[in-house]
Amino acid sequence: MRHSIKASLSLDCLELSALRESVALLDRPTQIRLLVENGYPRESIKMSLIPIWKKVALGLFVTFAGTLIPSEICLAKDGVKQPNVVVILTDDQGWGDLSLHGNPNLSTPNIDTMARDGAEIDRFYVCAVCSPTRAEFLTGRYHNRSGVYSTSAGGERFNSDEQTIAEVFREGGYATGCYGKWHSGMQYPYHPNARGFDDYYGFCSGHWGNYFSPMLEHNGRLVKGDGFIVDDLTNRTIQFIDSHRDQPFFVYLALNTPHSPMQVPDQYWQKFADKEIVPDPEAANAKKENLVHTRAALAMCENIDANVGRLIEHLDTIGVGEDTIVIYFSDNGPNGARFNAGMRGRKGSTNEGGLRSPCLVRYPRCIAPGTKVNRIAGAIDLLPTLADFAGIKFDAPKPLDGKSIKPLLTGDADDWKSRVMFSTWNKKATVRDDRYRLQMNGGLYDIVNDPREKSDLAKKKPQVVKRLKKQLDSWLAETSLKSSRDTETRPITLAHPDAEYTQLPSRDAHGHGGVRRSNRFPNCTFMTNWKTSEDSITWDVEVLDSGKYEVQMYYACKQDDVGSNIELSIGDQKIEKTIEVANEAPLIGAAEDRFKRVEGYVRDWRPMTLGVVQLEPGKTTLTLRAQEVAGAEVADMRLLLFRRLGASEKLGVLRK
Ligand SMILES: [Ca+2]
Repeated sequence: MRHSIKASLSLDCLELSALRESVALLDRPTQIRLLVENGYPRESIKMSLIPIWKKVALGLFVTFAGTLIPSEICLAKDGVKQPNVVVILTDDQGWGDLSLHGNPNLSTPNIDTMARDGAEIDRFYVCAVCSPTRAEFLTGRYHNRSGVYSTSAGGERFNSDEQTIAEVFREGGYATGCYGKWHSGMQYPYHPNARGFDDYYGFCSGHWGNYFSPMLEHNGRLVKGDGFIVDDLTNRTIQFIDSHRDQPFFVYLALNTPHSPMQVPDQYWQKFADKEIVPDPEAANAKKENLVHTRAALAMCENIDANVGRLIEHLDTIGVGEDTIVIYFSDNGPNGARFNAGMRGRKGSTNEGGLRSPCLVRYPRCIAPGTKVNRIAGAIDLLPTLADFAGIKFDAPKPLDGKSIKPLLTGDADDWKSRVMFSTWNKKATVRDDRYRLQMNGGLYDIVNDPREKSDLAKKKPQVVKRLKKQLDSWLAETSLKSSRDTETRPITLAHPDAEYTQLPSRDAHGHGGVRRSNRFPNCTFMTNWKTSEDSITWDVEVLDSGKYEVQMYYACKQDDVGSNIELSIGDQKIEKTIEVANEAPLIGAAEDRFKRVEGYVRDWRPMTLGVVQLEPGKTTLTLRAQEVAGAEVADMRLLLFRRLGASEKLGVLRK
């Protein structure tokens, strides 16, 4: 028996098929001693085996096999293939939006299979809303340490001196790509290309107004998407994988559904259009449910599932699935009252329903099928965990809040120490250990036995309250609950030396006179009602480098309004151009929405070159106005795009 197991260990990692044959020979309770060889320090690992009989069910065997994969063997050392990494993050998909979690209203077989093939972290915590979670995943640190205080207009950015997971992996020799919703800053040094991603395709705002072949960007250059955005982003991810299959790759696929607008292709909607929906088991949640919204969200989740399946199948087809870590999680609780196992709260809340995310980890080489992690973990843990699996040593310029949960995933966590995790949003804060959640207002809940947070145990468990409150107070004193909004010192940046393109959208602009924003949610709005030469649109920016820039304005203009003369002024410089081409661009979105949106609609925008400006470092204000107004209105204005002249060659070198 010992020789059989030893033969398995002569491989770089245990292969389950070989192990299965070995264990099938066992016919009595026993104990084995595994000798680790093949270039590793010689050491022995003692394992007690539960009784295994020849007729044991495969499922039981698989659970058993998980205990036999010593994590030391999964270290990336000489001769062991470094794992590729694919991180799939969805947007506003709650813990309950998977059939895996008992939701009877939809079917997500591909995502569910990830849990059967790999590990599920049962209590995995993210933040209440989008940007904070993204910052915590990307930096391994709580978002309120890094300047995130909002989800738009600059507050979504984490500080430029934070190190990102992409930088860690790129430094470790990985090709890095990001596809999807970035939502952590639009202009360098906050743009994904400035944060460690060699290739980026998607949109940088937190909300996008159209999911069918919309305007997107590819490394700063504005392009038109190809088909339904989730399919398109997955295609781009697959292309990136194909072009880097011979080297380790790190891909961050940030899918932007089921976030609004509630758009989904017909083939997914048809199943749900008239579907009966089983409500959330918690009556208080169920009575708030809007069934049309739920149906749209679930159809979007099934589209996500199809794309996850397509991606994993592709990894296996090209022969890298075994050595690729695929992680799947969401950025906050569900964006509507729908089935969520009765948990309290949803998106925006610091209760379980707002913070608990699905988290599945597939890594056939080193994580046993059916692994279940019952210790708490969160988005802050992914950077150290993935670097640990990849064997990447890195210096953290600032202390990480997360820790590697690799031992939990590989069954090697006998000495795992209990810890607490913190969450804050909207002036609320909460602390969670493996059993309890304490809210800042004093409510204490036994999440293991009361996952719906119905019974406040604060009076019954004063010692628990005291212990957790002390830790929460200490954390708040260190990180602060206060918003950075009042002390924002990070202006919108322009002309970073490494950036070929810099976009200044309406989102970051101010309208003056009659000009108003197309919707109160700034993300992908445009400026409208621009009618007179007294009206203006301004951006307060900090120019980071000197250089010549070509400036384009993306606009819509009715045929009857063609002829207005546009002037952009920066300090003493002025450039001007007359609108000579109409862009009759109707509002887009209502026809595709399965549920009426609260955000604004969009248009197909047309670029017009305004001219070339010389920028010099320093804070300044850009002002756009019309010197002459030819028709009833000047134009609707979406964004300015700055392109550094003569930068392509230099940037080509930088991006290698
Ligand atoms: Ca979100």
